[in-house]
Parts: sequence; structure tokens; C-alpha cells
Amino acid sequence: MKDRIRDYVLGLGVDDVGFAAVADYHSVRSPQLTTIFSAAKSMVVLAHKELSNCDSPNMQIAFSGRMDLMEFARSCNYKVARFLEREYQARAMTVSPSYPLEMSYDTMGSIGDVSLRHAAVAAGLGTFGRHNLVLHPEFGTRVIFTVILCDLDLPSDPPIQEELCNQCDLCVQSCPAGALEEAGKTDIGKCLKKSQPYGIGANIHFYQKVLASSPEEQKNMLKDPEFWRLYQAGFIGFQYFCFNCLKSCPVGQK
Ligand code: B12
Repeated sequence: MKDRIRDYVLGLGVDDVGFAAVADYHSVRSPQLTTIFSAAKSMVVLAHKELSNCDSPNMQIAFSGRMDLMEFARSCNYKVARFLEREYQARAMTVSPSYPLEMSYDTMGSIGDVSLRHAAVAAGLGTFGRHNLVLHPEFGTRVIFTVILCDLDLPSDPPIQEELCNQCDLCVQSCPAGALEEAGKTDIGKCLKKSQPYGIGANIHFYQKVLASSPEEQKNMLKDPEFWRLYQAGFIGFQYFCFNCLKSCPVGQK
């Protein structure tokens, strides 16, 4: 069954695919999978190669490449889930590449319902590196994951035994926020400030300033490009302005 699913997934143009039994997925900080899908037995993990857009110093181009990837990835997620339902009478649920995320004091908006990195490791698609991202044996760090949970009994692919990160520390050195100083931990606050300059922190700051300003100042603030950028980010979703830890990684680069 796995071979047929693999052929279907690769036929969609997805770069790689792995399988993990739910019992082999371990992500301490993420919710239990049974709270999401009580009958889930396995996960199909899709690996999508990041485009070269991330190398551009132009952040519109850099992020629109990611948007293309996410649109493709979501569409593949849907097609694979439907394939499992149609061909094997399975029940299947898709997990998005990024948002929506639970926004609460418990998660602080920084914990996905399924940890795609831990799913990728469980499915034999990669290993964690110094940057706390997962490296794929062929694409290195330039890879994004999505998952389809299902109630089929699909055994896990063999885990990768070899250490893919060469500990060169280029990711640590290239981080403009100093968010990777401590091994095994990303400083989320520092990363967010640089990587999502028009994210929730910037919104809170902007609206606090609006509330404390006179009506005349408020009118001017709406004419300020700072507001226009917040407005654009609002409908794009999480908009990344930094790819340094991902693109500085030499593994898999020609
Ligand atoms: C919220 C989120 C963020 C937050 C918080 C990140 C975080 N600390 O988890 C912020 C905004 C900071 C962020 C930043 C980035 N993100 Co992000 N993010 C997510 C998201 C939506 C949820 C992550 C989550 O649930 N974390 C909570 C739990 C699972 O993490 P944790 O248990 O605390 O584990 C941490 C450490 O303990 C350590 N860790 C855990 N186990 C192990 C084992 C070993 C051996 C080691 C060394 C470390 C280690 O790694 C984690 C990082 O702090 C995922 C998508 C998803 N649903 O998984 C994408 C995801 C993790 N992000 C991704 C990417 C690419 C990025 C960025 C490069 C931004 C960009 N331009 O795209 C940066 C990288 C920052 C970095 N080097 O850590 C990719 C990673 C792909 C990959 N190849 O690994 C993901 C998987 C999205 C995807 N669809 O592929 N992200």
C-alpha cells in the first residue's frame, strides 16, 4: 500500500514522502494526536523543496516563493487525503504547513497542533540540526513539510541514522537576531522580531500608539507606510522577512 501511495504523491510533483506510525511520533510540547483525531494510526509526511526565491534580498520575492510553495503544498495535502479516502476508504485529515495556530497564553501562538519537524524525523525524512530545523538528506535545510493523518496501519519508514548537520555554525552566525545562541533552543521572541517585523508584536505596538495619540496624529498614522505594511501582512498571514538560518545552511547545496 505504501508503494502505491508514494507513487501517487511523487506523481503530484511533491519532492519526497515518508510514513510514520503515530506511535513513533514524539513531540513533547505538542498536543496529543488523539485529541485531534482519535482514530489516527499513521501520518503521511510530504517534503517540499524551498525555491531559490529565499536567496533574494528582495523580501517580496523571497516570501512570495514561500507563498507559492504553501499553496502547492496545501493543494497536495487535499489531493493525498482524498486519494486515501477514495482508494482505501480511509479517514484522513490534513495538517497545514503553517497557520492557523492556536492563539492562547498556553501556546503563545508558537506551537502547531502537529509538529511537522518531529513528524518528518519520525517518517525518516531528516534529522534535527544546530538551527533546530530538520535537514533532509538531499535538500538540506531548504525543505518545508506538511502532513496527512489517517486511520490506515502504515508502518514507519526507517529513521535516518546518520547526522546530517555538520555543526558548521553558519546558521548561528547568520542569525540577525542572535536567536540561536543556545544549542537546542530557538529564542522565539528574538526570531519573531526580525523574521516577522509586521507580525502580532508590531500590531500591538502600533495600536497602542494609536490609542495614546490625538485624533490629528491618528490620521497621520494611517497615512504612514508602517500602517500600510501591517495592513498587507494582515491579509497575507504570517509574512517572513528572514530566511537566514535556512539559506545559510551548506548541506545539500551545489
Ligand atoms: C510556530 C513556528 C515558528 C515560531 C516558533 C518556532 C519554534 N520554536 O517552534 C517561529 C516564528 C520562531 C518560527 C520560525 C521559523 N520557522 Co517555523 N514554524 C512554526 C510552526 C508553525 C510550529 C512549531 C511548533 O509547533 N513548535 C513547538 C514545538 C514542536 O517545538 P519544541 O518542542 O519546542 O522544539 C524546539 C526545540 O526543542 C528544538 N528541538 C526539538 N527536538 C529537537 C531535537 C534535536 C536533536 C535538536 C537539536 C533540537 C530539537 O527545535 C525546536 C525549535 O526551538 C511549524 C509548523 C508545524 N506545525 O510544525 C513551523 C516550522 C517549524 N517553521 C519552519 C521554518 C522554515 C521557519 C523559519 C526558517 C522561518 C522562515 N523564514 O520560514 C524560522 C526558523 C527558526 C529556527 N531556526 O528555529 C519549518 C521548518 C522546516 C524544517 N526544514 O525544519 C516548519 C516545520 C514549517 C513547515 N511547514 O515546514 N517558526
